[in-house]
Amino acid sequence: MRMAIPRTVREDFPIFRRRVHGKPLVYLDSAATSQKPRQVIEALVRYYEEYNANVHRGIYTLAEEATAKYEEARRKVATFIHARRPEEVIFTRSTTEAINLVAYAWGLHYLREGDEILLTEMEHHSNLVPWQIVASLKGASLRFLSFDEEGYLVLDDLERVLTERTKVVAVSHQSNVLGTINPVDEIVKRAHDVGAIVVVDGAQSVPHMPVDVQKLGCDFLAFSGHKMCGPTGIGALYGRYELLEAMPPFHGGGEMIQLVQLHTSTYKDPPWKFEAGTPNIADAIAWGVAIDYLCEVGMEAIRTHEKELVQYALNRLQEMAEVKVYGPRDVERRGSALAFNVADVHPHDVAQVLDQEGICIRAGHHCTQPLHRRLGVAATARASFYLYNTEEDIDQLVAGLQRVRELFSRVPR
Ligand code: 7TS
Repeated sequence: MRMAIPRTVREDFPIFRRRVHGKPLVYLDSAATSQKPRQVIEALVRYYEEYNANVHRGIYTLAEEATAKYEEARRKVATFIHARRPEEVIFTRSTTEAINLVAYAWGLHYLREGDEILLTEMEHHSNLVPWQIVASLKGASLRFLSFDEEGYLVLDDLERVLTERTKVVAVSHQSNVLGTINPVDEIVKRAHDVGAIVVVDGAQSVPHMPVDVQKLGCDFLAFSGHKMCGPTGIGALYGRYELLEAMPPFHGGGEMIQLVQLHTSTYKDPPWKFEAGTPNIADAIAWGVAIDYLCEVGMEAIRTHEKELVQYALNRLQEMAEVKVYGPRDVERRGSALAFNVADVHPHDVAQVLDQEGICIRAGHHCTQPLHRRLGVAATARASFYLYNTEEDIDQLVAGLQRVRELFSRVPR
């Protein structure tokens, strides 16, 4: 079959030259972190070899070049998610740090005793634990929207769980386990009706589909560079400018200040108010190059390619009676993270057998313990796809799972 993205895209990713246990690498763990194209790796080397200097302070040429490239990367990130202006993008370490930034800076300032924070039962721990901490500090409480048998959020329950006490709704755009794409635009409308702000965890959506913060209408969006062909250690928080202006800083230190006196300080405007200390210059710049790369391939093409792959995987896995797949079957309403179990074989055993075949999948709770408790299992195996995956990768996965079945059917139980 001819796919939305040609196989040749793999040639941009040096890691695919690698063999594992003598087999060609089959990488099916992009939901954990994506592989990096040569262009991104070269951008990192170029920064360190040609214009390594600190930003926002140097008067000399190297520092001016580094500052210009760093701020150019911010503009690329802002354009990619359709922010109204680059100043709505704060560089952070990751999605995790971006959510902590909102929870601490906004939450500690605005939440009051008796307020409620609405989350869902499918959140990654990074969109759950920070809210638990801040809620307990402020005397606020958490409420949860559940999901149904197919893995869709039960929106009818909004009637009950979304009230005038709700101050924050924090929801993932796409589940890293079930793959469900949540109807964020609808949730935003309902949340704004009761005066709550909406924080969207875009860790699994921004890398895989076109995302437009103006269309979504969300107040904050958190995402990570390393899941979208960029380096580790860089991510962003988008925030509506008026909200960022009204929020106190998260970290204090150098670079985020205007005037410092012994007892008080004034701060820069957003986003710099939220970027204390030396930022992750090299990785921000290389992330900008990753965004150029994704735009060249085209986000619509990436979404189409992944729909084709996940449809193919769902069809192939259906052939195996012992494989139970979790999450929606409708590829229009799901992304390409695909969690499953093979009869009663532990997912760690599944992953280990697949590793012998050069296949990388993730096994465990994928930082979503409450979701797994809801599913009634301690762990799942998960394959996840990206622009460089092919139907042959899925054929390899299925062949590997047949091997798992053979090996474990021989063990007396
Ligand atoms: N939110 C979601 C939905 C995620 O999938 C992840 C990472 C995060 C937040 C945290 O991102 P980070 O970049 O700050 O770590 N998810 C996974 C995963 O599914 N397997 O490894 C990491």
